[in-house]
Amino acid sequence: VQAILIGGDIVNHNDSCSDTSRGRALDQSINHSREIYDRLVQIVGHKGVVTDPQRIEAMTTAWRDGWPSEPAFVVQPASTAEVQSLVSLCVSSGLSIVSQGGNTGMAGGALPRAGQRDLLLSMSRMNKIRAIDLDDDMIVADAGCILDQVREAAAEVGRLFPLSLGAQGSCTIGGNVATNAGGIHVLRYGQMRELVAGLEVVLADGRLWNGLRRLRKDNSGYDLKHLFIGSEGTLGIVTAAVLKLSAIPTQSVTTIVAVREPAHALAWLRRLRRRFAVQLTACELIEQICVSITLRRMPDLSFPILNKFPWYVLSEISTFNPSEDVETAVAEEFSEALVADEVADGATASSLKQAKNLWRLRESIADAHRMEGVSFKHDISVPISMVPKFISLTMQRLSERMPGIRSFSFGHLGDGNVHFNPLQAADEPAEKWRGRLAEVNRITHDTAIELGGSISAEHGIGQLRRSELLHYKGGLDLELMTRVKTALDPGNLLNPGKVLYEK
Ligand code: FAD
Ligand code: 2HG
Ligand code: ZN
Repeated sequence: VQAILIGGDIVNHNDSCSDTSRGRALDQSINHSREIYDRLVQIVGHKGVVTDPQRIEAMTTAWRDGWPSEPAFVVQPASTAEVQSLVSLCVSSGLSIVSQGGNTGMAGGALPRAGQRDLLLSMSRMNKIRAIDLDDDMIVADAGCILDQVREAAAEVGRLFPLSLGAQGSCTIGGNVATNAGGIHVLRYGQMRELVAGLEVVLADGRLWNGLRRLRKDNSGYDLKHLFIGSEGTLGIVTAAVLKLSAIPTQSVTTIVAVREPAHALAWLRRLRRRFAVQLTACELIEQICVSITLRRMPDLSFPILNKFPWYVLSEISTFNPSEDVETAVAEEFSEALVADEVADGATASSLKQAKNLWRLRESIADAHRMEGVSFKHDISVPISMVPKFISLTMQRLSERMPGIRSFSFGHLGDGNVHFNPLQAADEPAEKWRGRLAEVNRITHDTAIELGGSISAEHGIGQLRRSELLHYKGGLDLELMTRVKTALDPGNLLNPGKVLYEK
Protein backbone atom coordinates (compact mmCIF):
# COMPACT_ATOMS: atom_id res chain seq x y z
CA VAL A 1 0.00 0.00 0.00
CA GLN A 2 1.32 3.39 -0.91
CA ALA A 3 1.21 5.25 2.33
CA ILE A 4 1.63 8.57 3.94
CA LEU A 5 5.10 9.68 3.08
CA ILE A 6 3.99 13.17 2.30
CA GLY A 7 6.19 14.83 4.84
CA GLY A 8 9.00 12.33 4.52
CA ASP A 9 9.35 9.13 6.47
CA ILE A 10 8.70 9.39 10.14
CA VAL A 11 11.47 7.63 11.90
CA ASN A 12 12.38 9.22 15.13
CA HIS A 13 10.37 11.28 17.53
CA ASN A 14 13.50 13.20 18.53
CA ASP A 15 13.42 14.83 15.10
CA SER A 16 10.30 16.73 16.00
CA CYS A 17 10.64 20.42 16.84
CA SER A 18 10.04 21.79 20.27
CA ASP A 19 6.41 22.53 19.32
CA THR A 20 5.49 18.87 19.29
CA SER A 21 5.18 15.98 21.69
CA ARG A 22 6.57 17.70 24.75
CA GLY A 23 5.86 15.61 27.79
CA ARG A 24 4.36 12.72 25.87
CA ALA A 25 5.69 9.28 26.58
CA LEU A 26 6.34 7.57 23.27
CA ASP A 27 5.87 3.94 22.52
CA GLN A 28 9.03 3.16 20.55
CA SER A 29 7.46 0.02 19.15
CA ILE A 30 5.10 2.00 16.95
CA ASN A 31 7.35 4.90 16.22
CA HIS A 32 7.79 4.06 12.58
CA SER A 33 5.67 5.39 9.75
CA ARG A 34 4.78 1.99 8.30
CA GLU A 35 3.69 0.69 11.65
CA ILE A 36 1.74 3.82 12.36
CA TYR A 37 0.08 3.52 8.99
CA ASP A 38 -0.96 -0.04 9.76
CA ARG A 39 -2.37 1.02 13.10
CA LEU A 40 -4.29 3.85 11.43
CA VAL A 41 -5.82 1.37 8.97
CA GLN A 42 -6.78 -0.87 11.87
CA ILE A 43 -8.64 2.03 13.43
CA VAL A 44 -10.34 3.72 10.46
CA GLY A 45 -10.06 1.13 7.69
CA HIS A 46 -8.42 1.69 4.30
CA LYS A 47 -11.26 4.01 3.37
CA GLY A 48 -10.38 6.28 6.26
CA VAL A 49 -6.69 6.79 5.41
CA VAL A 50 -6.22 9.28 2.59
CA THR A 51 -3.25 8.73 0.30
CA ASP A 52 -4.51 10.25 -2.95
CA PRO A 53 -2.19 13.24 -3.59
CA GLN A 54 -4.95 15.29 -5.21
CA ARG A 55 -7.22 14.96 -2.22
CA ILE A 56 -4.34 15.74 0.11
CA GLU A 57 -3.46 18.77 -1.97
CA ALA A 58 -7.00 20.10 -1.56
CA MET A 59 -6.90 19.50 2.17
CA THR A 60 -3.56 21.25 2.60
CA THR A 61 -4.20 24.26 0.40
CA ALA A 62 -5.76 27.22 2.16
CA TRP A 63 -8.67 29.05 0.59
CA ARG A 64 -6.55 32.14 0.06
CA ASP A 65 -3.17 32.38 1.74
CA GLY A 66 -0.36 29.97 0.92
CA TRP A 67 0.90 28.40 4.11
CA PRO A 68 3.24 25.47 3.54
CA SER A 69 1.53 22.33 4.76
CA GLU A 70 2.68 18.70 4.75
CA PRO A 71 0.83 16.26 6.98
CA ALA A 72 2.54 13.08 8.07
CA PHE A 73 -0.77 11.23 7.66
CA VAL A 74 -4.31 12.12 6.65
CA VAL A 75 -7.22 10.28 8.24
CA GLN A 76 -10.98 10.50 8.08
CA PRO A 77 -12.56 8.74 11.04
CA ALA A 78 -16.21 7.69 10.80
CA SER A 79 -17.14 7.71 14.48
CA THR A 80 -16.34 9.30 17.82
CA ALA A 81 -14.87 6.00 19.03
CA GLU A 82 -12.46 6.05 16.09
CA VAL A 83 -11.42 9.61 16.96
CA GLN A 84 -10.68 8.44 20.51
CA SER A 85 -8.54 5.54 19.25
CA LEU A 86 -6.69 7.91 16.91
CA VAL A 87 -5.89 10.24 19.81
CA SER A 88 -4.53 7.33 21.84
CA LEU A 89 -2.38 6.25 18.92
CA CYS A 90 -1.06 9.78 18.43
CA VAL A 91 -0.23 10.09 22.13
CA SER A 92 1.79 6.90 22.05
CA SER A 93 3.48 7.51 18.72
CA GLY A 94 4.41 11.18 19.13
CA LEU A 95 2.13 12.57 16.45
CA SER A 96 0.26 15.83 16.82
CA ILE A 97 -3.33 16.26 15.64
CA VAL A 98 -4.69 18.99 13.39
CA SER A 99 -8.48 18.81 13.18
CA GLN A 100 -10.04 19.93 9.94
CA GLY A 101 -13.61 20.50 8.78
CA GLY A 102 -14.20 22.20 5.44
CA ASN A 103 -10.79 23.92 5.33
CA THR A 104 -12.47 27.29 4.78
CA GLY A 105 -10.90 28.94 7.82
CA MET A 106 -9.12 32.22 7.16
CA ALA A 107 -6.33 32.02 9.72
CA GLY A 108 -4.50 28.86 8.64
CA GLY A 109 -5.64 26.96 11.73
CA ALA A 110 -6.68 23.79 9.90
CA LEU A 111 -3.40 23.21 8.08
CA PRO A 112 -0.78 20.77 9.35
CA ARG A 113 2.70 22.29 9.55
CA ALA A 114 5.36 21.34 7.05
CA GLY A 115 8.06 18.92 8.12
CA GLN A 116 6.43 18.05 11.44
CA ARG A 117 4.70 14.99 12.80
CA ASP A 118 1.20 16.37 12.24
CA LEU A 119 -1.70 14.04 11.58
CA LEU A 120 -4.48 15.72 9.64
CA LEU A 121 -7.76 14.55 11.12
CA SER A 122 -10.54 15.37 8.70
CA MET A 123 -14.05 15.22 10.13
CA SER A 124 -15.76 14.99 6.75
CA ARG A 125 -17.01 11.40 7.17
CA MET A 126 -18.73 12.21 10.45
CA ASN A 127 -21.62 13.95 8.78
CA LYS A 128 -24.90 12.62 10.20
CA ILE A 129 -27.72 14.62 11.70
CA ARG A 130 -28.20 12.67 14.91
CA ALA A 131 -31.54 14.10 16.03
CA ILE A 132 -33.96 16.99 15.78
CA ASP A 133 -36.35 17.70 18.63
CA LEU A 134 -39.03 20.32 18.14
CA ASP A 135 -39.92 20.58 21.83
CA ASP A 136 -36.32 21.17 22.82
CA ASP A 137 -36.05 23.19 19.60
CA MET A 138 -32.61 21.78 18.97
CA ILE A 139 -30.72 19.80 16.39
CA VAL A 140 -27.89 17.37 17.18
CA ALA A 141 -25.29 17.14 14.44
CA ASP A 142 -21.99 15.37 13.89
CA ALA A 143 -19.09 17.80 13.72
CA GLY A 144 -18.46 17.02 10.05
CA CYS A 145 -21.95 18.09 8.93
CA ILE A 146 -21.78 20.92 6.43
CA LEU A 147 -23.45 24.09 7.70
CA ASP A 148 -25.90 24.13 4.75
CA GLN A 149 -26.85 20.52 5.55
CA VAL A 150 -27.84 21.57 9.07
CA ARG A 151 -29.70 24.62 7.81
CA GLU A 152 -31.60 22.42 5.34
CA ALA A 153 -32.39 19.76 7.96
CA ALA A 154 -33.81 22.48 10.19
CA ALA A 155 -35.80 23.99 7.31
CA GLU A 156 -37.32 20.59 6.52
CA VAL A 157 -39.00 20.62 9.93
CA GLY A 158 -39.96 24.28 9.64
CA ARG A 159 -37.16 25.72 11.78
CA LEU A 160 -34.17 27.99 11.20
CA PHE A 161 -30.54 27.44 12.08
CA PRO A 162 -29.50 31.06 11.70
CA LEU A 163 -25.72 30.91 11.25
CA SER A 164 -25.14 32.23 7.74
CA LEU A 165 -21.84 32.94 5.99
CA GLY A 166 -20.27 32.83 2.55
CA ALA A 167 -18.65 29.45 3.12
CA GLN A 168 -21.81 27.71 4.36
CA GLY A 169 -21.79 25.27 1.44
CA SER A 170 -18.46 23.80 2.58
CA CYS A 171 -17.68 24.75 6.20
CA THR A 172 -18.62 22.30 8.95
CA ILE A 173 -20.31 22.54 12.31
CA GLY A 174 -17.07 21.47 14.04
CA GLY A 175 -15.18 24.26 12.27
CA ASN A 176 -17.94 26.74 13.10
CA VAL A 177 -17.70 25.74 16.77
CA ALA A 178 -13.90 25.74 16.80
CA THR A 179 -13.73 29.23 15.25
CA ASN A 180 -16.83 30.59 17.00
CA ALA A 181 -17.99 31.62 13.55
CA GLY A 182 -20.01 34.76 12.92
CA GLY A 183 -21.47 35.84 9.60
CA ILE A 184 -24.32 38.13 8.65
CA HIS A 185 -26.93 37.25 11.28
CA VAL A 186 -24.87 37.77 14.41
CA LEU A 187 -26.54 41.05 15.37
CA ARG A 188 -29.84 39.16 15.79
CA TYR A 189 -28.88 35.58 16.72
CA GLY A 190 -25.31 35.84 18.05
CA GLN A 191 -22.10 34.06 17.10
CA MET A 192 -21.77 30.27 17.22
CA ARG A 193 -21.21 30.51 20.98
CA GLU A 194 -24.81 31.66 21.43
CA LEU A 195 -26.14 28.92 19.18
CA VAL A 196 -24.49 25.95 20.89
CA ALA A 197 -26.33 24.20 23.73
CA GLY A 198 -24.02 21.22 24.10
CA LEU A 199 -20.89 19.59 22.74
CA GLU A 200 -19.27 16.20 22.53
CA VAL A 201 -15.49 16.53 22.63
CA VAL A 202 -12.61 14.06 22.50
CA LEU A 203 -9.94 15.28 24.87
CA ALA A 204 -6.18 15.25 24.38
CA ASP A 205 -5.87 12.07 26.50
CA GLY A 206 -8.44 10.24 24.38
CA ARG A 207 -11.27 10.43 26.90
CA LEU A 208 -14.71 11.57 25.79
CA TRP A 209 -16.20 14.65 27.40
CA ASN A 210 -19.92 14.19 26.96
CA GLY A 211 -21.43 17.63 27.17
CA LEU A 212 -24.06 16.83 24.56
CA ARG A 213 -26.86 18.28 26.68
CA ARG A 214 -29.99 19.97 25.43
CA LEU A 215 -30.25 22.41 28.29
CA ARG A 216 -31.10 26.06 27.92
CA LYS A 217 -30.01 26.76 31.46
CA ASP A 218 -27.21 25.05 33.36
CA ASN A 219 -25.32 26.73 36.15
CA SER A 220 -23.89 23.57 37.68
CA GLY A 221 -20.32 24.81 37.87
CA TYR A 222 -18.11 26.12 35.07
CA ASP A 223 -19.69 25.95 31.64
CA LEU A 224 -16.97 23.85 30.04
CA LYS A 225 -18.33 23.88 26.50
CA HIS A 226 -17.31 27.52 26.19
CA LEU A 227 -13.67 26.53 26.56
CA PHE A 228 -13.88 24.53 23.35
CA ILE A 229 -15.90 27.08 21.38
CA GLY A 230 -13.41 29.32 19.61
CA SER A 231 -10.40 27.22 20.66
CA GLU A 232 -9.44 26.44 17.03
CA GLY A 233 -8.70 22.78 17.61
CA THR A 234 -6.13 23.44 20.34
CA LEU A 235 -8.09 22.17 23.36
CA GLY A 236 -10.20 19.28 22.11
CA ILE A 237 -11.67 17.61 19.04
CA VAL A 238 -15.34 18.46 18.65
CA THR A 239 -17.23 15.39 17.43
CA ALA A 240 -20.83 16.59 17.74
CA ALA A 241 -22.89 19.59 18.78
CA VAL A 242 -26.38 20.37 20.01
CA LEU A 243 -27.54 23.52 18.27
CA LYS A 244 -30.40 25.86 19.10
CA LEU A 245 -33.04 26.44 16.45
CA SER A 246 -35.22 29.48 15.81
CA ALA A 247 -38.42 30.33 13.98
CA ILE A 248 -38.30 30.96 10.25
CA PRO A 249 -39.47 34.53 9.61
CA THR A 250 -42.50 34.68 7.35
CA GLN A 251 -41.22 37.76 5.58
CA SER A 252 -37.73 39.15 4.97
CA VAL A 253 -37.13 42.49 3.33
CA THR A 254 -33.72 43.31 1.86
CA THR A 255 -32.81 46.96 1.41
CA ILE A 256 -29.68 48.70 0.21
CA VAL A 257 -28.97 52.37 0.77
CA ALA A 258 -26.12 54.51 -0.54
CA VAL A 259 -24.34 56.81 1.91
CA ARG A 260 -21.51 59.28 1.54
CA GLU A 261 -19.56 58.30 4.63
CA PRO A 262 -19.46 55.57 7.29
CA ALA A 263 -20.90 57.95 9.92
CA HIS A 264 -24.08 58.06 7.82
CA ALA A 265 -24.09 54.28 7.64
CA LEU A 266 -24.09 54.30 11.43
CA ALA A 267 -26.97 56.77 11.47
CA TRP A 268 -28.94 54.42 9.16
CA LEU A 269 -28.20 51.47 11.45
CA ARG A 270 -29.44 53.50 14.42
CA ARG A 271 -32.67 54.28 12.56
CA LEU A 272 -33.24 50.65 11.62
CA ARG A 273 -32.57 49.46 15.14
CA ARG A 274 -34.93 52.04 16.62
CA ARG A 275 -37.75 51.24 14.18
CA PHE A 276 -37.37 47.49 13.82
CA ALA A 277 -35.57 46.37 17.01
CA VAL A 278 -35.00 42.60 16.90
CA GLN A 279 -36.56 42.41 13.44
CA LEU A 280 -33.31 43.79 12.05
CA THR A 281 -31.53 40.53 11.15
CA ALA A 282 -28.54 41.80 9.13
CA CYS A 283 -26.79 45.11 8.57
CA GLU A 284 -23.67 45.11 6.40
CA LEU A 285 -21.37 47.94 5.38
CA ILE A 286 -19.92 47.80 1.85
CA GLU A 287 -17.45 50.20 0.26
CA GLN A 288 -17.95 51.13 -3.42
CA ILE A 289 -14.73 49.42 -4.55
CA CYS A 290 -16.01 46.11 -3.14
CA VAL A 291 -19.10 46.38 -5.33
CA SER A 292 -17.23 47.33 -8.49
CA ILE A 293 -14.60 44.61 -8.13
CA THR A 294 -17.19 41.96 -7.32
CA LEU A 295 -19.38 42.95 -10.26
CA ARG A 296 -16.35 42.89 -12.57
CA ARG A 297 -15.40 39.39 -11.39
CA MET A 298 -18.95 38.05 -11.30
CA PRO A 299 -20.80 39.47 -14.28
CA ASP A 300 -23.99 37.49 -13.59
CA LEU A 301 -24.59 39.67 -10.51
CA SER A 302 -26.32 43.02 -10.77
CA PHE A 303 -26.54 46.12 -8.62
CA PRO A 304 -29.74 48.16 -8.26
CA ILE A 305 -28.19 51.59 -7.56
CA LEU A 306 -26.92 52.99 -10.84
CA ASN A 307 -25.02 56.07 -9.67
CA LYS A 308 -21.82 55.44 -7.74
CA PHE A 309 -21.63 56.36 -4.06
CA PRO A 310 -18.72 55.82 -1.68
CA TRP A 311 -20.50 53.44 0.71
CA TYR A 312 -23.59 51.23 0.92
CA VAL A 313 -25.51 49.58 3.74
CA LEU A 314 -27.22 46.28 2.98
CA SER A 315 -29.81 45.25 5.52
CA GLU A 316 -32.41 42.59 6.13
CA ILE A 317 -35.55 43.04 8.22
CA SER A 318 -37.45 39.88 9.12
CA THR A 319 -40.90 39.57 10.61
CA PHE A 320 -43.32 36.89 11.70
CA ASN A 321 -46.36 38.82 10.61
CA PRO A 322 -46.96 38.27 6.88
CA SER A 323 -49.29 41.26 6.64
CA GLU A 324 -46.88 43.71 8.24
CA ASP A 325 -45.95 46.40 5.73
CA VAL A 326 -42.20 46.44 6.25
CA GLU A 327 -41.49 48.02 2.89
CA THR A 328 -43.56 51.09 3.69
CA ALA A 329 -41.92 51.37 7.10
CA VAL A 330 -38.47 51.21 5.48
CA ALA A 331 -39.54 53.81 2.90
CA GLU A 332 -40.65 56.15 5.71
CA GLU A 333 -37.28 55.81 7.42
CA PHE A 334 -35.53 56.33 4.10
CA SER A 335 -37.49 59.57 3.42
CA GLU A 336 -36.55 60.94 6.83
CA ALA A 337 -32.93 60.00 6.32
CA LEU A 338 -32.98 61.64 2.90
CA VAL A 339 -34.25 64.89 4.40
CA ALA A 340 -31.52 64.68 7.04
CA ASP A 341 -29.03 64.17 4.20
CA GLU A 342 -27.94 60.84 5.71
CA VAL A 343 -28.70 58.69 2.68
CA ALA A 344 -28.24 59.47 -0.98
CA ASP A 345 -30.06 56.69 -2.80
CA GLY A 346 -31.60 53.33 -2.08
CA ALA A 347 -33.50 50.31 -3.30
CA THR A 348 -35.57 47.55 -1.78
CA ALA A 349 -35.55 44.11 -3.36
CA SER A 350 -38.98 43.48 -4.80
CA SER A 351 -38.55 39.75 -5.32
CA LEU A 352 -36.73 36.86 -3.71
CA LYS A 353 -34.51 36.76 -6.78
CA GLN A 354 -33.43 40.37 -6.31
CA ALA A 355 -32.79 39.83 -2.62
CA LYS A 356 -30.73 36.72 -3.33
CA ASN A 357 -28.71 38.61 -5.92
CA LEU A 358 -27.80 41.29 -3.36
CA TRP A 359 -26.81 38.79 -0.68
CA ARG A 360 -24.82 36.77 -3.19
CA LEU A 361 -22.99 39.93 -4.15
CA ARG A 362 -22.22 40.59 -0.49
CA GLU A 363 -21.03 37.03 0.10
CA SER A 364 -18.85 37.09 -3.04
CA ILE A 365 -16.75 40.08 -1.99
CA ALA A 366 -14.15 37.92 -0.24
CA ASP A 367 -13.77 35.73 -3.32
CA ALA A 368 -13.45 38.71 -5.71
CA HIS A 369 -10.97 40.42 -3.38
CA ARG A 370 -8.51 37.54 -3.34
CA MET A 371 -7.99 37.92 -7.10
CA GLU A 372 -7.00 41.61 -6.89
CA GLY A 373 -3.22 41.78 -6.48
CA VAL A 374 -1.53 42.37 -3.14
CA SER A 375 -4.00 43.03 -0.35
CA PHE A 376 -3.89 43.07 3.42
CA LYS A 377 -6.67 41.30 5.25
CA HIS A 378 -7.96 42.19 8.68
CA ASP A 379 -10.87 41.07 10.78
CA ILE A 380 -11.01 43.73 13.45
CA SER A 381 -13.83 44.74 15.73
CA VAL A 382 -14.34 48.03 17.53
CA PRO A 383 -17.32 49.38 19.46
CA ILE A 384 -19.96 50.06 16.80
CA SER A 385 -19.75 53.78 17.51
CA MET A 386 -16.05 53.71 16.54
CA VAL A 387 -16.41 52.11 13.09
CA PRO A 388 -16.29 55.43 11.15
CA LYS A 389 -13.33 56.69 13.15
CA PHE A 390 -11.48 53.39 12.78
CA ILE A 391 -11.81 53.42 9.00
CA SER A 392 -10.83 57.09 8.49
CA LEU A 393 -7.98 57.12 11.01
CA THR A 394 -6.44 53.88 9.79
CA MET A 395 -6.64 54.92 6.15
CA GLN A 396 -5.11 58.30 6.99
CA ARG A 397 -2.23 56.64 8.84
CA LEU A 398 -1.66 54.07 6.10
CA SER A 399 -1.78 56.64 3.30
CA GLU A 400 0.84 58.77 5.01
CA ARG A 401 3.23 55.83 5.02
CA MET A 402 2.12 54.15 1.79
CA PRO A 403 0.83 56.63 -0.76
CA GLY A 404 -1.66 55.11 -3.17
CA ILE A 405 -2.86 52.31 -0.88
CA ARG A 406 -6.56 51.77 -1.60
CA SER A 407 -9.24 51.38 1.02
CA PHE A 408 -11.25 48.15 0.67
CA SER A 409 -13.59 47.74 3.62
CA PHE A 410 -16.76 45.82 4.22
CA GLY A 411 -18.26 43.83 7.01
CA HIS A 412 -20.72 43.33 9.74
CA LEU A 413 -21.57 46.91 10.73
CA GLY A 414 -24.17 45.74 13.24
CA ASP A 415 -21.40 43.94 15.15
CA GLY A 416 -18.67 46.59 14.80
CA ASN A 417 -16.73 44.02 12.74
CA VAL A 418 -14.87 45.50 9.77
CA HIS A 419 -13.05 43.38 7.20
CA PHE A 420 -10.49 46.09 6.59
CA ASN A 421 -8.65 44.72 3.58
CA PRO A 422 -6.72 47.52 1.81
CA LEU A 423 -5.33 46.92 -1.66
CA GLN A 424 -1.98 47.86 -3.11
CA ALA A 425 -1.84 51.01 -5.25
CA ALA A 426 -3.32 50.39 -8.68
CA ASP A 427 -0.86 50.09 -11.55
CA GLU A 428 2.13 49.48 -9.32
CA PRO A 429 4.14 46.27 -9.43
CA ALA A 430 3.07 43.70 -6.86
CA GLU A 431 6.72 43.30 -5.75
CA LYS A 432 6.64 46.81 -4.33
CA TRP A 433 3.79 45.82 -2.01
CA ARG A 434 4.63 42.27 -1.06
CA GLY A 435 6.25 41.94 2.33
CA ARG A 436 4.47 44.97 3.78
CA LEU A 437 1.86 43.03 5.76
CA ALA A 438 3.63 43.43 9.10
CA GLU A 439 3.76 47.20 8.65
CA VAL A 440 0.10 47.40 7.59
CA ASN A 441 -0.90 45.10 10.44
CA ARG A 442 0.85 47.23 13.01
CA ILE A 443 -0.90 50.42 11.95
CA THR A 444 -4.30 48.74 11.55
CA HIS A 445 -4.22 46.74 14.75
CA ASP A 446 -2.74 49.61 16.78
CA THR A 447 -5.66 51.77 15.68
CA ALA A 448 -8.24 49.09 16.48
CA ILE A 449 -6.74 48.57 19.95
CA GLU A 450 -6.50 52.32 20.54
CA LEU A 451 -10.26 52.55 19.87
CA GLY A 452 -11.05 49.75 22.30
CA GLY A 453 -11.17 46.97 19.68
CA SER A 454 -9.87 43.50 18.92
CA ILE A 455 -7.50 42.11 16.28
CA SER A 456 -9.94 39.33 15.40
CA ALA A 457 -13.72 39.45 15.55
CA GLU A 458 -14.63 36.15 13.89
CA HIS A 459 -11.83 34.49 11.90
CA GLY A 460 -9.59 33.68 14.85
CA ILE A 461 -5.84 33.53 15.37
CA GLY A 462 -4.69 30.24 13.78
CA GLN A 463 -1.17 30.76 12.48
CA LEU A 464 -1.95 34.05 10.74
CA ARG A 465 -2.29 36.23 13.84
CA ARG A 466 -0.21 34.31 16.38
CA SER A 467 2.48 36.98 16.60
CA GLU A 468 -0.17 39.71 16.67
CA LEU A 469 -1.86 37.98 19.60
CA LEU A 470 1.46 37.84 21.39
CA HIS A 471 2.02 41.53 20.66
CA TYR A 472 -1.36 42.78 21.80
CA LYS A 473 -2.59 40.53 24.59
CA GLY A 474 -1.55 41.50 28.07
CA GLY A 475 0.67 39.17 30.07
CA LEU A 476 -2.16 38.00 32.28
CA ASP A 477 -4.42 37.15 29.31
CA LEU A 478 -1.67 35.07 27.75
CA GLU A 479 -0.80 33.48 31.06
CA LEU A 480 -4.40 32.40 31.66
CA MET A 481 -4.75 31.13 28.09
CA THR A 482 -1.55 29.13 28.43
CA ARG A 483 -2.74 27.68 31.74
CA VAL A 484 -6.00 26.56 30.14
CA LYS A 485 -4.05 24.99 27.27
CA THR A 486 -1.68 23.23 29.65
CA ALA A 487 -4.54 21.97 31.81
CA LEU A 488 -6.42 20.45 28.87
CA ASP A 489 -3.51 19.44 26.64
CA PRO A 490 -0.36 19.10 28.74
CA GLY A 491 1.49 17.20 26.01
CA ASN A 492 0.68 19.81 23.34
CA LEU A 493 -0.90 17.17 21.14
CA LEU A 494 -3.65 19.33 19.66
CA ASN A 495 -2.87 21.77 16.86
CA PRO A 496 0.58 22.87 18.02
CA GLY A 497 1.88 26.03 16.41
CA LYS A 498 -1.58 27.59 16.32
CA VAL A 499 -3.01 30.40 18.48
CA LEU A 500 -0.35 30.33 21.21
CA TYR A 501 3.42 30.08 21.18
CA GLU A 502 4.68 27.14 23.17
CA LYS A 503 7.05 27.91 26.03
P1 FAD B 1 -11.66 24.58 9.06
O1 FAD B 1 -11.18 25.64 8.17
O2 FAD B 1 -11.49 23.20 8.61
O3 FAD B 1 -10.96 24.75 10.50
C1 FAD B 1 -10.95 25.99 11.14
C2 FAD B 1 -10.35 25.81 12.56
O4 FAD B 1 -11.19 24.97 13.34
C3 FAD B 1 -8.99 25.13 12.58
O5 FAD B 1 -8.23 25.66 13.62
C4 FAD B 1 -9.30 23.67 12.84
O6 FAD B 1 -8.23 22.99 13.47
C5 FAD B 1 -10.50 23.79 13.76
N1 FAD B 1 -11.45 22.68 13.64
C6 FAD B 1 -12.17 22.31 12.54
N2 FAD B 1 -12.98 21.28 12.85
C7 FAD B 1 -12.76 20.99 14.15
C8 FAD B 1 -13.30 20.02 15.04
N3 FAD B 1 -14.23 19.14 14.66
N4 FAD B 1 -12.84 20.01 16.32
C9 FAD B 1 -11.90 20.89 16.73
N5 FAD B 1 -11.36 21.82 15.93
C10 FAD B 1 -11.80 21.87 14.66
N6 FAD B 1 -16.11 33.15 9.19
C11 FAD B 1 -16.94 33.90 9.94
O7 FAD B 1 -16.88 33.82 11.16
N7 FAD B 1 -17.86 34.74 9.35
C12 FAD B 1 -17.99 34.86 8.02
O8 FAD B 1 -18.80 35.63 7.52
C13 FAD B 1 -17.14 34.04 7.21
N8 FAD B 1 -17.25 34.08 5.88
C14 FAD B 1 -16.43 33.31 5.12
C15 FAD B 1 -16.58 33.37 3.74
C16 FAD B 1 -15.77 32.61 2.91
C17 FAD B 1 -15.93 32.69 1.42
C18 FAD B 1 -14.78 31.76 3.50
C19 FAD B 1 -13.89 30.92 2.65
C20 FAD B 1 -14.64 31.70 4.88
C21 FAD B 1 -15.45 32.47 5.71
N9 FAD B 1 -15.32 32.45 7.10
C22 FAD B 1 -16.18 33.20 7.86
C23 FAD B 1 -14.20 31.74 7.77
C24 FAD B 1 -14.39 30.38 8.48
O9 FAD B 1 -14.15 30.53 9.88
C25 FAD B 1 -15.67 29.70 8.39
O10 FAD B 1 -15.81 29.44 7.01
C26 FAD B 1 -15.89 28.37 9.19
O11 FAD B 1 -16.27 28.62 10.52
C27 FAD B 1 -14.74 27.39 9.21
O12 FAD B 1 -15.27 26.07 9.20
P2 FAD B 1 -14.47 24.85 8.55
O13 FAD B 1 -15.24 23.61 8.78
O14 FAD B 1 -14.10 25.14 7.16
O15 FAD B 1 -13.16 24.85 9.47
C1 2HG C 1 -17.16 37.84 5.13
O1 2HG C 1 -17.75 38.49 5.99
C2 2HG C 1 -16.08 36.89 5.55
O2 2HG C 1 -17.46 37.89 3.92
C3 2HG C 1 -14.79 37.06 4.79
O3 2HG C 1 -15.89 36.94 6.92
C4 2HG C 1 -14.13 38.36 5.07
O4 2HG C 1 -12.62 38.10 3.24
C5 2HG C 1 -12.83 38.61 4.32
O5 2HG C 1 -12.00 39.38 4.85
ZN1 ZN D 1 -17.21 38.26 7.99
